[in-house]
Amino acid sequence: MKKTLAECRLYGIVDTGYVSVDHLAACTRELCEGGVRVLQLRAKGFSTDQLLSAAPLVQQVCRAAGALFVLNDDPVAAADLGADAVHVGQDAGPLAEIRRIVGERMLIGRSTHSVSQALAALDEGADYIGFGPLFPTPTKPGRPAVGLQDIATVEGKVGQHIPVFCIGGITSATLPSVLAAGARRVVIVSHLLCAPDRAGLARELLQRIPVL
Ligand code: TZP
Repeated sequence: MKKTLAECRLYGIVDTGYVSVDHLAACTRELCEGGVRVLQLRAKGFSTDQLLSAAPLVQQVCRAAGALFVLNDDPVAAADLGADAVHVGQDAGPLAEIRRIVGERMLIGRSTHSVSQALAALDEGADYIGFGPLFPTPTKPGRPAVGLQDIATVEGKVGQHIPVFCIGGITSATLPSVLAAGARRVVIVSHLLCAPDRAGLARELLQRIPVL
């Protein structure tokens, strides 16, 4: 699992804000066909029971494609499902507590919005971090953008220990500036989910991100 994570340059999120529950599995398949090997299910506002009902199909598609299945926000559901990873925000409490819920094997990712939060997540034992939002994004409305200026510092201080995934407002148009600022891995949500050919776009984006 750590190898798949370490090799991942494009992390995909299937977000129920963009994709209906009926289409989650098909969308997951398209992203995996395009080469995405770490895929998160993000279903804001879903109860644990709703997640437990929606996630298994997505998880099966990931497993068949050799992709890691990450569940957002709900360590209890992630443990129940046997997810490969759980992703939590700044408000989720200490990672030691999350680790107690999900066990030793599951990977834990943490969202970070500053250099100090990124360093704290590393210290707490995160297996990877998200860093952003780099740009304003409709996927997290109202969340202030952190810009590109700290990417190199976070990559230098944290990225040598665990993968750093830059996130927020990344598109075909903004990708060059993100890579030029020092990013080596990205998460792309709406730009991929809203694309008419998700697999084709994922393939094209992956070709533009240097192999690690
Ligand atoms: N965390 C920080 S920004 C963000 C999340 C989940 C949303 C990124 O979505 P998009 O559509 O790629 O800007």
